[in-house]
Amino acid sequence: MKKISILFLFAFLTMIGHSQESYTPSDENLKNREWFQDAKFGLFIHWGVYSVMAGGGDQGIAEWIMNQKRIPIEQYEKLPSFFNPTKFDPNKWVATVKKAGMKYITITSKHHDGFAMYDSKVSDYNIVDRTPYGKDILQQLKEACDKEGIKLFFYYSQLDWHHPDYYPRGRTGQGYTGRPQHGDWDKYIDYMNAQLTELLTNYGEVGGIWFDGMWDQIDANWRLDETYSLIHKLQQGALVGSNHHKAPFPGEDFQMFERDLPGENTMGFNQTGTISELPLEMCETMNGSWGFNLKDHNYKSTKRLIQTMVKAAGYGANFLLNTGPMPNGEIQPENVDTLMVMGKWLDKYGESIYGTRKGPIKPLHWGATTQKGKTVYVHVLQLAEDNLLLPKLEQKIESITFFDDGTKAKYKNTEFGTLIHLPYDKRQEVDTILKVEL
Ligand code: H79
Repeated sequence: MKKISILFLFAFLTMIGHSQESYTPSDENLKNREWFQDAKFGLFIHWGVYSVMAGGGDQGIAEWIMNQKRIPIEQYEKLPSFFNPTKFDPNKWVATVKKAGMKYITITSKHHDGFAMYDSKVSDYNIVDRTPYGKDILQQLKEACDKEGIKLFFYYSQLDWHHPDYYPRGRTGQGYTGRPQHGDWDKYIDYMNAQLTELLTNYGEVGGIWFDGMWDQIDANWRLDETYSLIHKLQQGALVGSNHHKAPFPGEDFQMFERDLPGENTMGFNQTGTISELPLEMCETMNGSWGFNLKDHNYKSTKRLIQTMVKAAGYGANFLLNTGPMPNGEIQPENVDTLMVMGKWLDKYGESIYGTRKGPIKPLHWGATTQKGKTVYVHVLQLAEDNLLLPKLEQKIESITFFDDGTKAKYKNTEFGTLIHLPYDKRQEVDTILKVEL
């Protein structure tokens, strides 16, 4: 009897040892969270067989074309045979990333269409088995990243419009796909965990896993605990995040916001209002699409993108800026141009972004603040007047200088805060930065 209860106790302890409910991140994980927050800027890459369709003449999000156009699996399965990115050069991608001042890449290993962009053994619906190209792009990219000290994260869609066992179906992938109206949900989760195991075993050290699609049926039995434990067991340092639009669940290491700054909800689905204490990341598109879209030339200006990155940093959030490479494997020249402008800006002003944390004043209509040690960087992004009223800081200000020329700014402490004089001839088009020493 005693033996049995000890056995039970042991089983119970093993269980809670793995449970993410009581998740304690490892030292390595915590170290990587700091690295992540220091890194600030990464490239999001949406690349898949949908890229071949280039949005199909619509302005919409190109990676959703299967669902938008209601393309049955039988037809969609022809796409891989047209995917042959003869101009794919991972070293060139990574060189672009470095020049842009980015420190990591997050790439789609499998999007909602269920197609694996790597050499998966648990399904032949993958780039090696189904395309004329026949090579594992994740592996090539990882090698290129390792050479240059760029970290690689894998995006993985929990939602799957292709797998028959993704059943019951959620809000998307209904009706048109041609799948039978039955399936074994647990088998699907096993399949997903098997693919994640591949991703976390075959590519060396991975930055983390960026989940998406759980919103398709948020209340399904995702067995998150098991999946997150698996990831943390395979790679203690890997950071887990999920784009479920909810407050983070136990076992997650960072919180993300899609096309909105933390706390904003211009998209309509960022309604949680919760900004957690975890490291944060905001992802954004350059035009309106994640996957390559031939028609959408509605590119955001570099001014707007830099200002969004600065505001994100003001919230303590990273900026994950997206590109959808073309089916030939090249990054769109328009996007490369944008990245080069951002890289040039960061070459000059990176000190006020990299390695900082959110500043003492949360982003306001005129701009944002970031902080590193005793230096507060005040980023003035838009201000009609030639004076800025900086809300009161807890610590005394020792000096204020202009970042650009190091000259002293005139300021006066008032009962409402510090009034800083910003003459127009000292102003920069994108961001006028002041260094406030405490
Ligand atoms: O990978 C990119 C997009 O394909 C993916 N996330 C980024 C990073 C993405 N999927 N969906 N969305 C973005 C937009 C979300 C739309 C939603 Fe809804 C609104 C999900 C739930 C409410 C519309 C209605 C789509 C499903 C139900």
